Amino acid sequence: MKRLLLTGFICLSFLQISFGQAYQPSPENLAARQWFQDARYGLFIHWGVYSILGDGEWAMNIQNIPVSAYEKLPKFFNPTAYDAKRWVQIAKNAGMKYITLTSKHHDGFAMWHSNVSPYNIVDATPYKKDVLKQLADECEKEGIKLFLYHSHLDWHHPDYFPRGKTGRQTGRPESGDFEKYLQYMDAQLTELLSGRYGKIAGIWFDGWWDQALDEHEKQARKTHVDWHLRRTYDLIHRLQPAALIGNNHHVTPFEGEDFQMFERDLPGQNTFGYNTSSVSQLPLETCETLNGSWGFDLRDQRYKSPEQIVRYLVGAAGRNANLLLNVGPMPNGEIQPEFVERLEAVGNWLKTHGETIYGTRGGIIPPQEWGVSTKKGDTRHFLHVLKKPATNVLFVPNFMPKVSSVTAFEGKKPLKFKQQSEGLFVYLDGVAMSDWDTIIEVQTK
Ligand code: FHN
Repeated sequence: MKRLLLTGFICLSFLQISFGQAYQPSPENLAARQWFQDARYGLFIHWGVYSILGDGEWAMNIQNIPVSAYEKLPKFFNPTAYDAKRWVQIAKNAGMKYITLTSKHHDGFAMWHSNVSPYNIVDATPYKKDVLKQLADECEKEGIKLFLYHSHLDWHHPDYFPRGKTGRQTGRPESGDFEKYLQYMDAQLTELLSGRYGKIAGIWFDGWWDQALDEHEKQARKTHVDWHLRRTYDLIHRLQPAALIGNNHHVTPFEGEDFQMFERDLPGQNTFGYNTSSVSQLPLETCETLNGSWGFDLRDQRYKSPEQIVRYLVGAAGRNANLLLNVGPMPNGEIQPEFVERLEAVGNWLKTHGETIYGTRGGIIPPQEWGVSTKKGDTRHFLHVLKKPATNVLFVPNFMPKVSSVTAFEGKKPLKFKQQSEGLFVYLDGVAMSDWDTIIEVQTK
């Protein structure tokens, strides 16, 4: 028996050494996850020296600009109309609870005053001011949480090697010390999380996907280099235990991540081709653009309407996910009026309907042909009817908790209902149907 116990102990120790300690989120981190889910709506901001070119954030790759030429760009970046106060006001008026700013995109340019490299907003531009610091201070003042988008992928750094499928025409050396690059990345993250920018709500990684992996390798989460993700994640959690880590790697979350994100698709959908991973139990977020681009694109007129955005936000909430909606500010620092107007219109809708979105979780029934549901606590349920049913009866299958009342959210008109073993039938007579979202509130015992 003694020998058996000893063998078991040795095996367990071996497993721990082999696979490392299982990630145990701190109490602050768990509380932050709750806050994050309650928040439901955030502003994504893609802004960098690429904005000057008005050709999106991938301009360096799309236009095959070598590093030596791209390095001239910061000299023209002088966002004199940048007003952090205004940005935060825009987010607040939109009903958003957090902002996620690109601290570094794939072009490798730091949007804060970095001591690790002079390739940053203060040392390399005529503007000479730390845009991140201004935003962080304003967010703090206004109670808006700040996340940082940080690209693993770096088209500028000579040690980012082996390369992936993108940024191949940048004229970088045909070799590199990846470990050196990772040390550089961790040193920059340390700067961002060491207090100068206050509390950072989370780090939003991107670019891991840019590896020459086939679909099978990708799904098995195999990589050709060691990313030391866990080392980086542990560093972040050590510096700021509440910071939520998400990674837009397009595969099932890795140990140490605190939320899972989807890009341009609602969880469970894959119209864009990226979202083949399963939906985890972590808090969820989906990101989408307000027009068709992330970074400023001068030609892009594909603005989504407030109605489309509201329906997307509702679709996300009904799938238990946040919406992170993107704008790409202009090179002068202004967020263009086409974005502001639309954000404000959604903000106005949220003033009267936000109760059915903020602080909710995905409802007890999965998405239906007619729409989705959200719930607040265990007894308040909101049916979001996004598509008018063919008849005046709304059928909610397998709705089991005992219903005490059903009302139209707008106008609070009580509605007739019938609850049977197959589900709940709600009679929509007299309900003013909206093209945006018709909400029915169901109270259960
Ligand atoms: O390549 C990036 C892209 O520029 C943008 O940042 C989006 C946002 O989700 N993520 C990457 C593509 O997956």
